Amino acid sequence: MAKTKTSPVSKGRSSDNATPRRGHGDELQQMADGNQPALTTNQGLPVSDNQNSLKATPRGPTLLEDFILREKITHFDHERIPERIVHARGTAVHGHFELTRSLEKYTTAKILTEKGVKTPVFARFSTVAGGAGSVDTPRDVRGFAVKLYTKEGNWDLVGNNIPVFFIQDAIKFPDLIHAVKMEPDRGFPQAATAHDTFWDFISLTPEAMHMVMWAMSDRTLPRSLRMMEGFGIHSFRLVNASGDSTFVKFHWRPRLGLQSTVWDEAVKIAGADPDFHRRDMFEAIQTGQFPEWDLAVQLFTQEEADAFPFDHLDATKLIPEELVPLTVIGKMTLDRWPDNFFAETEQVAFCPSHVVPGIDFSNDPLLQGRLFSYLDTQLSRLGSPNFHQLPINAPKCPFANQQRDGHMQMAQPKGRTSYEPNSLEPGSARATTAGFRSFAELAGDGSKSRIRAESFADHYSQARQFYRSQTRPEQAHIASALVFELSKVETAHVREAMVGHLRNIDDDLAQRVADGLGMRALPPAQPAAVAATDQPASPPLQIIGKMKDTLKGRAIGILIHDDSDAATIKALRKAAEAAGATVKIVAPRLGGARLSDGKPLAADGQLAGTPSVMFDAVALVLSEAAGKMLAREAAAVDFVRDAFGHLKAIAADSGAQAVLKAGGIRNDAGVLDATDSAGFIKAAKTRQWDREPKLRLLA
Ligand code: HDD
Repeated sequence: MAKTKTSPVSKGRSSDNATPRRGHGDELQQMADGNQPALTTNQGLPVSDNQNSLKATPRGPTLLEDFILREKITHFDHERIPERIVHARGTAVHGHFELTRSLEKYTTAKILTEKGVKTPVFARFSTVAGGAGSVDTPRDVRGFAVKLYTKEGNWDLVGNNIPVFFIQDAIKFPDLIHAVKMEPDRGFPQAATAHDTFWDFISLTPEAMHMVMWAMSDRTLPRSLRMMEGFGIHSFRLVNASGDSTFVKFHWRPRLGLQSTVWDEAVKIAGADPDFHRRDMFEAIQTGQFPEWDLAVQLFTQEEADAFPFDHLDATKLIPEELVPLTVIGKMTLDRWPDNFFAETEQVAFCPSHVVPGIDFSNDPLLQGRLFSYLDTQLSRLGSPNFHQLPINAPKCPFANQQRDGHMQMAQPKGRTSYEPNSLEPGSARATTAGFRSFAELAGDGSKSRIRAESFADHYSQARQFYRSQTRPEQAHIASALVFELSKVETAHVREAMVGHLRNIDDDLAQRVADGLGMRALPPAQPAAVAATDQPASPPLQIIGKMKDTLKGRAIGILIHDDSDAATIKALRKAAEAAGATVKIVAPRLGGARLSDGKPLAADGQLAGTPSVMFDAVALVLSEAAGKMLAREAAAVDFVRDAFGHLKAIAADSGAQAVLKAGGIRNDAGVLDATDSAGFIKAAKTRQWDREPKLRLLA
């Protein structure tokens, strides 16, 4: 029997084995006519007819006796498992992590001390609020979960693309999620924060304000999963051989830099390609453009933590890089698409409690609650305490203990004992001195209470710091996002309460949002337990500051038609590909066009089905006749109008001017002649931020 390749570091797609086959060996493989494997029931019975059920007469009725029909339908009826209560929609890829700098001084964890070792990983990226079948580009936080199959067991770093969280204590999580999910009486909206229950809860939760600033920024509109940062969020502990502990925060930094879409673009992508992010990742892996992230750490001692102007155990706070710089310690490369979406992406089970010796938890009350929730949810999602035996979840190092039995037990342990200690089987597994030890933290001598530490009470200083650290376009996007979201809130007092919170963050922001909502007067500021203080601006909190001067990983669309100038297309393609971009040809007909040199050029996409939102910049190379014709084609006019509105560079030759005119495109630094390929590529690397105030009434 052909074996499915499962090496985690093999490249591209690993298997062409379309039909899962199980059995004891080649000798048992039953063959069908034509030398293909025989179709069998799950019991191995060869099937002679897979098209017709067993009937009493040719026109029925169907017989209960048809065990083949019943087996097939029963299995089908049970194909679905509960989707994740959050992060249901996800995309995952295999790869590896390689350590480049040892943290031996701080930890015993082999994954963080053995330089050059390649550790297999499986990374899953997700939206939070929507169901498994929802679109890829709503305004939403993105999950960034990485399972590292280390020599000492699986380490799951279950993070997000934003370094802080909405709430400080896990006991509030079910309420937060109920508020954001579709409203229970009406069953909508799907995958959206822009509705009453979310903002009602948020307006009553001042600790959420910092995360709200991030959620309203373009961080929640990533251009690609490959262009997002990832954060472990909580402080964790590293513990070294002497038992000393150092706090650590983990950061994933994309080598492609950060890129986001703009809101109108994200909305249109949702219609044009609901799988935009999944397809982007799939194509990147298929074409060998393997995404990479640096893993960086912020390390700090208890004494340093005590001097921070916030409590690092509070997950609504981050540690500015200016306070504790990042040290890059390794790199993750994703290079293999899963063989089977359900078996891997759906069944992978992440738990923040999965750590390895040398990595320990902090007392962050959000993290502490998470340590319970994930194992618990996997039991109902995957239906058995043996979910760790599924290939995607099983450690790649040996594992052994005396846990036994349970639903769907796949292992067949041998021997007489299933308890420890035992003397009957001296070779059975025993605890080891190299095993996991919790850091011996003094637990204090306070009294038990349900209380929020006073050090968690400042809800506004870092929200203000975030807002004031942004560039002007980014601030405008935050204000516009708040206006959009709150404009969907029907309840006036919720809108007012939110603007009242914004007053504690930044007066100008509050005024912009109040104006955008048409409030006659600013509502009163919300009572603040601790008034915001001014913190120094921190540029690494921006997206724009973290964009890279490259087209790597990005896409350029060139619209052509019959008689388009072949030399111009060639020059544009060459320059774009040299800058790292993928070039796609768009034409009114999928068959492409015959160019000025008489040669045919096939299209990658048909115009109406390939709008400019699929690209980072566009070029139009058209004959005079084609330009005039396409000026009357809505898809062509929208192609340029949207590219312009989404602040993208546009290159157009003389023939294409008619389309630009029909789209009302005004000349600016981002609108170039198609023969100026160098100028176009330079402009394509960034968005035309200066254009925005001229075409959009920003809040
Ligand atoms: Fe969570 C899934 C990230 C707080 C309870 N969470 C889940 C996933 C990610 C995160 C990326 C998807 C994993 C996957 O791809 O399978 N969650 C976070 C982050 C948080 C956070 C970064 C705060 C810092 N989560 C959080 C709290 C609780 C949960 C406070 C409960 C007390 N999260 C869950 C869950 C999920 C989950 C219900 C749903 C599916 C799953 O676990 O496997 O247990």
